[in-house]
Amino acid sequence: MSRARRAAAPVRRFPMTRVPLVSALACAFAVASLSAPAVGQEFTVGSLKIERPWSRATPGGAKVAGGYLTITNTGTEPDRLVGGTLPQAGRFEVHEMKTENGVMTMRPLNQGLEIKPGATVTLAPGGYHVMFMDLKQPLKEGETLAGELRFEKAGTVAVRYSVQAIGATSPGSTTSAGGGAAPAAGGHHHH
Ligand SMILES: [Cu+2]
Repeated sequence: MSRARRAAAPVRRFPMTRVPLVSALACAFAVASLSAPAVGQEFTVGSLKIERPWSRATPGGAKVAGGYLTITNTGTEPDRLVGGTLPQAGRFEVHEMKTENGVMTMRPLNQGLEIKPGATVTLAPGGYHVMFMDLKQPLKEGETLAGELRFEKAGTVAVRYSVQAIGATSPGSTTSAGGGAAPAAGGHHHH
């Protein structure tokens, strides 16, 4: 109880005695998640909304890293993610990863990744991702990477990726990147 009361202090416009416990806890969580830097960032270009770009710290010597984000097309025309840039990377590709017969493989999407009208497409470990290749320097946990995404119709948009821990499986999993680390990270060493 003392923890919830302390965390909820910034929204003390309501008398505490009249706030149900559930609401107090919800406020505590909201305050906590707002304080996490770079997670929850949103960018827009044309009718495309890009949410929570993130990447993963690279283990020593690794020359590639995946970039992950969510794209929503709020317009009436399809568009395609066709490329982008990252200053730390020599090359940038849009990839698809699949597990076939128990083997993880990935391939460049030479036509780009289509975002249909009204659709939300999530780029995440084990599926679609952007690939930072020929890395000039390691990516470190806690860093923010400024880069660009290029769409066929909407054009180019500046985004920032928050770098999570090695093996992280989601943009907010920095502190709990336990068991899934090995296969998730391993998939990106096949280049
Ligand atoms: Cu890839």
